Amino acid sequence: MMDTPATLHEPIFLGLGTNLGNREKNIEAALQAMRNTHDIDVCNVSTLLETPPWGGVPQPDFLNVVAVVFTTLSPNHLLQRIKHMEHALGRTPSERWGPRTIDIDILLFGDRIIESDHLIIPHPQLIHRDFVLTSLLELDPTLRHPASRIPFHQYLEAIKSAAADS
Ligand code: PH2
Ligand code: MG
Ligand code: MG
Repeated sequence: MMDTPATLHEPIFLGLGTNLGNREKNIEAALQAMRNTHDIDVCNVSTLLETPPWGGVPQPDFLNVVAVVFTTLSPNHLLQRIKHMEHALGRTPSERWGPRTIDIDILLFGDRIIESDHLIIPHPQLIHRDFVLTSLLELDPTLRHPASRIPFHQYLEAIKSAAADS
């Protein structure tokens, strides 16, 4: 789909994560930065979860939340805005899946499917991360994957049963 501005009917789900410094403060500062942005409207935020590191890099535990926002920005403009916020909040470059002060990922942008060089939506790791799925489902238990149309609760059940078998 083209990089068209969001309509105010498209809920956008953002994943926030931090495992360096004062983690509570980092999440709160990121949410506040979004609330202070006139073209991003933070509608709801999931319960704060403390989560073991996902992805195999040994590092401290994360705090994670998912926020549902509305915006008039296009996906690419929202991504640019998020990169600025991460930088302003003290994020420095780190290894893939390594430790970070703040990470803000676009998980879902309404029902859009985007596959460009620098932006993939739905977020490619979304269906593999139990903490992301748990928070998404807290905000909307009926959500489905926009490409497969499979309800996200089925992806979460699959992760849990795979973990129970191993
Ligand atoms: N983010 C990563 C890599 N691993 N693990 C947890 N628990 N939470 C994260 O937000 C996370 C991660 C890279 O973005
Ligand atoms: Mg991430
Ligand atoms: Mg990121």
